[in-house]
Amino acid sequence: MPTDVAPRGRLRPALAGVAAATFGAGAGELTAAVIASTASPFTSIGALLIDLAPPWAKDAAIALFGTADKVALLVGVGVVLVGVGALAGLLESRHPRWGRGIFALLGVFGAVAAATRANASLVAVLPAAVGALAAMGALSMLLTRLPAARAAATAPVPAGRPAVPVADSGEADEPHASVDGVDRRRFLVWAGGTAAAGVLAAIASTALSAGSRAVSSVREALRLPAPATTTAVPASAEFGIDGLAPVITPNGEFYRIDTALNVPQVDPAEWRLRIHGMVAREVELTWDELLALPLGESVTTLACVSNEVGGELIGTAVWLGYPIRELLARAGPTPDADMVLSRSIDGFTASTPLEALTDPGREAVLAVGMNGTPLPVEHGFPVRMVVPGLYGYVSATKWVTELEVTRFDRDRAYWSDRGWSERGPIKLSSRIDVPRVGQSVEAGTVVVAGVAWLQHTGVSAVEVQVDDGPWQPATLATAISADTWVQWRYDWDAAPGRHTIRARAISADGEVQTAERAPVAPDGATGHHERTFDVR
Ligand SMILES: Nc1nc2c(c(=O)[nH]1)N[C@H]1C(S)=C(S)[C@@H](COP(=O)(O)O)O[C@H]1N2
Ligand SMILES: [Mo]
Repeated sequence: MPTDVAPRGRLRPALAGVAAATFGAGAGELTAAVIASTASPFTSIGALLIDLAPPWAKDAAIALFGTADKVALLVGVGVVLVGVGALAGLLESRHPRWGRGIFALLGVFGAVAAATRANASLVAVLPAAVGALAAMGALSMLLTRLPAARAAATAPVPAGRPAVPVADSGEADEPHASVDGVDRRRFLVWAGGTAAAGVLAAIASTALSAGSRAVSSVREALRLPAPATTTAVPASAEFGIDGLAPVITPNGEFYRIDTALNVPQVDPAEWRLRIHGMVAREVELTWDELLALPLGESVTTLACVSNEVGGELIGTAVWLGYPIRELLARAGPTPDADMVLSRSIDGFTASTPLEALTDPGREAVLAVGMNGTPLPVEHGFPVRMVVPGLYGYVSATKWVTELEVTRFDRDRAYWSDRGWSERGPIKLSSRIDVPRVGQSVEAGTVVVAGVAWLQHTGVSAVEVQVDDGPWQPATLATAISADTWVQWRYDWDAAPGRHTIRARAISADGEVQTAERAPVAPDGATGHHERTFDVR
């Protein structure tokens, strides 16, 4: 090393690096909150990773963390940042500028991530740049305060000691302990203060993220028009069994699946839907124009293709919306078109067969309301699509802003590019909800209950099998319509011992739910849901 000062120890340089990284991250987040909340370096890096991740990684994340998958990702990005910060600190203390170089690279990465998000403007690169510069500055500043460097440079050297400390002598063995004890404490105060400033800036940035507050307050103040047509949910559609999924899923319990780390904030006043592509004439629709149309209620069960057998990525809501077929009719699709590529403000796209959207018998809607309220922000406020019978990834575009009429052989949607089928009709399925997993079951009459679905065709029967016995008919609640799931129940005369219960559905057109197991990719899981109980 060319310098006459060999900094000792690894802990303090690493700490300096972590503190500098924290400071830079905080500065970046704060800059983003002030100038462009969608350009948060943290979330843009997370979002880039989501888009780059192979499908199996996403499936694993959903399987491991469920709907907390995004929190897990951000925690992961944070852990990596700490690691990279420590590395930068160590490097910088040995090879000045190398550590800062790492921060610069990180800044470039963050800037690229932010700039490649959908709808990013050029200012999106600023937060990452500010963050990187802040981290580089903080690192230099902290390293000049390293006790070893200062002790060697400025402290009087006791007689008999070498003027240049031995490199890497370790933390415990410090010849200058008595001299640089004060410096050490000072260093820790500076490092701690730097890190704390970063944390405070990050906290302030979440409070400041002005956009999200504005949109949720717009939403809260909003009154949707009364529906022109209503749908009644018959009382007999709900068994009211404890532990059984309610036939209408409350908004707060509705599953959420999307690729958005930052929930898109769309102000209805600025919302536009553009219908273009293979059409006779382009159509544009504003929020006020949409609300002035006669809106109807429809009840549709939405399901995710990533739903495992027995999984919970499914829910039913009363949607308030306007038929997409009416809007498409205004535009006039050309005869050779066969697909509508819907696009969200966040860049997500879905490929929906044109005929599913033009079919007068299918309530494919542009929805603005969910269970009597405006769409919750995370469920697509202000406008999303809902199409009975198709998995969400090919139909249920949230924060939708564009319908491009096109062809399957011309365009591909977000998930089709990632190994999922380009068409996604929902598969006939049934699920056991009660008894719950781990619930103790006593011999005698045991209520077994669940839900079954094949949207847009309907379920005509559900059967239950105990161990290897015959399939027995369950009782169905009233189906709201063919577009919704239906509750079922079976009174099981349970004998003591270990038993396995299995369910299968039969569709309105006679299809029997297959026992054959298929994974969720590429087009939805199959197989019978079963649960094993120790009956006492
Ligand atoms: N903009 C956008 N819309 C989206 C998605 C998305 O990632 N981004 N995910 C789709 C998928 S995969 C599903 S299953 C449904 C889920 O809708 P929900 O979150 O309201 O339950 O939204 C669909 N719409
Ligand atoms: Mo999904």
